[in-house]
Amino acid sequence: MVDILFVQDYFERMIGIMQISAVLKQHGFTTDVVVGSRDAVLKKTRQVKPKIIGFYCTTGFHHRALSTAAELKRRHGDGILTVMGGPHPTFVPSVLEADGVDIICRGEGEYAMLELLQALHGGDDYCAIQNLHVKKGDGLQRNGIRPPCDLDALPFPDRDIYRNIDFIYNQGRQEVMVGRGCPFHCSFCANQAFTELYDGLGSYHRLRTVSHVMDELVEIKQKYRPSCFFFHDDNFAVQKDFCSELLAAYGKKIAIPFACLLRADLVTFQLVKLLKESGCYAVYFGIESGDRHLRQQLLRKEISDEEICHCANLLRQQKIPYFTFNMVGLPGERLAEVWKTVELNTRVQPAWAWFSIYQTLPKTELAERAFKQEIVDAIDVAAADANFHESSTALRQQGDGRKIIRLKNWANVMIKLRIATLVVKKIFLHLPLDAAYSWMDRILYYFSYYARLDVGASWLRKIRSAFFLIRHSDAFGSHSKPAKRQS
Ligand code: B12
Repeated sequence: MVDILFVQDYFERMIGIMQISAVLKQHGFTTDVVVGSRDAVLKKTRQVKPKIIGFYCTTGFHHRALSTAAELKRRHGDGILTVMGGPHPTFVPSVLEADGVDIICRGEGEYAMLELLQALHGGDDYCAIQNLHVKKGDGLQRNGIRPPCDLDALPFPDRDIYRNIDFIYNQGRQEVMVGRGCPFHCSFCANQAFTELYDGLGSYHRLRTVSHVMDELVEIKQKYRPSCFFFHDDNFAVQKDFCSELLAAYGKKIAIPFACLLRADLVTFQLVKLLKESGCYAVYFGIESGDRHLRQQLLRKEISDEEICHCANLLRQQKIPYFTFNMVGLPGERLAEVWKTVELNTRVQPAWAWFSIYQTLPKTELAERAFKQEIVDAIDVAAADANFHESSTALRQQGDGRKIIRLKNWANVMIKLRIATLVVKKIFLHLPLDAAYSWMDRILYYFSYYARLDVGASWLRKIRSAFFLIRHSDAFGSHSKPAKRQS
């Protein structure tokens, strides 16, 4: 019997879940985790008999969480408490009204979940815990948010929670974050909404100290012998001094390949040199749109084409492979502007250009603006796609929607083989071979991107991962089947 069973959609270590688990275990509670479908959750629930089932929920993936929670409540009634945490309930707290959800957690969950378990353990009332909204009799009790927690005071994320999930536990890559949040205000990103949620309570954007990060890395290195590290922070080099100090210490004490995300306009020769010297094997940065106006005005990412190309040149000179993030289907975007994104990527020549379909995420400035300007008819979380690769509310209302998706699926072929562009423009964009294009993109994605993530993995492991990925294609956010819609 465990105190809490976490549920996640994605076959990857989730830092939020590991972090909450570490705090709970520190106080003597027991935790476990399950990934994937409703059946997997029901089966695991029978096995471990949890008191609480805690769903990590992003917008789009909430459909499946809701239907699973409803089924769990039908089967177990008050024997199990269902809690939803993560970005979706944080920004759409009305999700608590759905059948099957007992509690939602807004913002950071470490101490809210600890207090919830302590209250349950002591037989106390748990309705007034900060960060939680709770169903109480016929009503709802909505509590305020507590200040952001002190990151250096937290125990290191509990990586052992995945010990029973071989695919995750034995992955050579270990994910780490050096802080939370981001100081920039890109209109499509949820970071701004996190900042507003914590307004007046303290800064949501903060970094750990270098020594705290280093102690964690050393512990992971000794305990799990990773083949590489992946720093998941939106912007690894946001504070220059912090970054230089960390990289210097990393090069000396860790010396294992690592990947990180950067903002193109913050990339300098000195930084790239330091990255190379300390073992960086891959860098990711966002282009988002190849159209300067869309990028700077609509998306509020004030980076020029020149800065993007300069960043790519510096990385190329130091032989650090780089990947770009791009979006299509922006509010009001036309096919001609999507071509510009393909063109800019063709100039930049990334190892893989990640293209996803823009979704109107709740509480983001861009979604709210698009709604006010009637470019989308709703910030329609009910219609949100989990996977960002099939469609979106905005694209469904766009005349060129299907062609934009086809262009997205051909983008990487065109970026690599410049000659393909004319053929795609004249022929393939007009043929309704959508399923074939989507599969072509998935296969290329696997070999150009996914298989390269685990630097140290053998080819046998990579082939096993490919089959695993196909078998569990509903549990990979990047290219998954849309989850069933419920609310
Ligand atoms: C790293 C990251 C990823 C990694 C996560 C893997 C990893 N190894 O951790 C990867 C690349 C896999 C990923 C994938 C996706 N991501 Co992402 N990701 C992030 C990022 C940058 C940081 C998340 C993180 O780890 N934060 C640090 C931890 C400590 O915070 P946390 O996860 O929020 O967890 C805290 C609380 O949310 C809460 N909590 C979390 N889980 C639970 C569970 C329970 C029961 C409770 C009570 C509380 C609780 O407590 C935690 C501790 O304080 C955020 C941006 C952000 N600012 O959060 C986007 C973000 C979460 N991602 C987002 C999206 C859209 C996605 C994808 C759908 C993208 C895609 N196209 O595939 C997928 C979906 C994955 C899924 N369904 O699980 C959006 C979500 C927006 C929304 N409204 O839902 C965000 C907010 C970025 C954005 N676009 O603005 N992501």
